[in-house]
Amino acid sequence: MQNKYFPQIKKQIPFSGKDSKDQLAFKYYNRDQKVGTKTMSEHLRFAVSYWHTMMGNGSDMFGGSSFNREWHKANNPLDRAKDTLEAAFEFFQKLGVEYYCFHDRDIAPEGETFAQSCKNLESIVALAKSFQKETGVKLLWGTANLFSSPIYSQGAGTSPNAHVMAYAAAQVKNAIDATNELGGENYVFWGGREGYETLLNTDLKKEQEHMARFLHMAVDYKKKIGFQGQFLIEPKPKEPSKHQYDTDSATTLYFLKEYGLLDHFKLNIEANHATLAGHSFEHELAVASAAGKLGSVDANRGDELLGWDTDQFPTNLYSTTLAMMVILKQGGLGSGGLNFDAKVRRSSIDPTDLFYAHIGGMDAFARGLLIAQKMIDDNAFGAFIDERYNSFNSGIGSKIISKQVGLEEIETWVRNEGKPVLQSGRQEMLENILNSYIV
Ligand code: XUL
Ligand code: CO
Repeated sequence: MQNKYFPQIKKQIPFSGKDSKDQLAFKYYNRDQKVGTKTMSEHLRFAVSYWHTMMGNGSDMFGGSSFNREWHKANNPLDRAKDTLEAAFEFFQKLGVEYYCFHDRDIAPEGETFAQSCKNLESIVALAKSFQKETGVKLLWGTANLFSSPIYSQGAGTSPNAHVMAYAAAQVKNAIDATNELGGENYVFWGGREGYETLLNTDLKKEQEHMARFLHMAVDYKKKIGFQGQFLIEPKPKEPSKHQYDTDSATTLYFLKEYGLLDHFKLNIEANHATLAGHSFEHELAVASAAGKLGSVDANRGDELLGWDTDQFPTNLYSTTLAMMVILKQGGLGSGGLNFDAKVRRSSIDPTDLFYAHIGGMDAFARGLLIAQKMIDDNAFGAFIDERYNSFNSGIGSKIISKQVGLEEIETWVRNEGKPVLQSGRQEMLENILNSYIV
């Protein structure tokens, strides 16, 4: 293991158990511990996001960079990218995480020309491949940054300018190639600027049709090169654009179905995007999962008092527990995982803060996993939910569901039966049960 960029962390972060006072140790995440039929690492499949953790510099809307990373010091952009990659793999190994995720423009710098950008990406991918081989760290997903360059200010796949759409398509081709070359297990589409600011200049239907065409071309290319990874769409309602087309799970599922794309995509659900859409994280996960389309997760949290994407590390045990309930109930995330799309605060300036942040997030999900598994084993809510719908298992309920009756037969039945007898939904009691597991 390298010891160049994080000399303050001497060895891999150990598991020390819940009573440990060591802040550079896991209290709950115990990689090989069995939970149900799988180990914790098989359940959780944690990934580090390259953009925040390696490329983040602490800047915000009101001020420039506040971190002074050793790996950002080289003068030449390509040298900087190589140093960053080296630092990244040292970080992954010391943290003990098995996956990472990147945008094309995080791992390799944009060049003067498109061809130069492709060349930069190719050379960094070759280096990443050798680091992956050396360390065993794998790529959870790759993606293309189709939102930072000024050419994408009016959209990428949905740009009104065909040349811009073509540029984005060519960029996606290269990003898929890079992901494929690195054995990426998924490829993500996040439409940061695929939306609109004002209807005064926008043909909404045309833009959605263009987006569908854009994604179909990606599907065709995936088949052509035999890329085995899962395609994912990451919903978000707004920011940077005012109205993004992939607003939330339900909207995105409808879009995929409408345009014949549903078989080729699953969803990557991000906690903070859910709350921006006015939903809870678990709601978005449950909607995706109910459709059989929950593919992966961007694990983070927002701030209830702030209306933007704060991308904080997840610490809320209620949220991680309810998320893990949905994930366990669907039998896991398959090729997906839990990617920490989260950044340390502007004032958390030390590289060690990156460790504290990830340790906290990993422990929060490990605890959520343990609690959720226990609730499932005890059938803490399952029996209640089954019982709640019991009236559909016989009598008029089963006749309705099995299509034996229509409105007329139902009316005759209702006239004879009179008023329904209601049963309590017991929300408060169930919340108490949840509390008894979490505390
Ligand atoms: C932005 C966001 C992205 C995607 C990948 O809010 O979540 O980083 O995860 O493009
Ligand atoms: Co994200």
